[in-house]
Amino acid sequence: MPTTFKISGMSCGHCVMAVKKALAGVPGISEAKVEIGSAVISAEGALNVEAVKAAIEDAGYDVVSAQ
Ligand SMILES: [Cu+2]
Repeated sequence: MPTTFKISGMSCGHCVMAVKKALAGVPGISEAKVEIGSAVISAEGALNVEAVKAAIEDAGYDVVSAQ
C-alpha cells in the first residue's frame, strides 16, 4: 500500500519539484506522486516514513500527516 503524506507549505510547481528532488535522495522509494499539498509514495519494501519526513522537512516543508 502506498503511503500518503500531507504536506503544508507547498504552493506551486517549484515546490512540487523541490519535494520530488528531496524524495529522490531517500532510498527504497519505487514511486512518488507529488502534487501541491501531498505526496503518495510507494516503496520496494517497508517505507522509512521517518526518512521521508526528514527529507521533506529538510527541503523546507512540513509533514502534517503520513498514513
Ligand atoms: Cu512553490
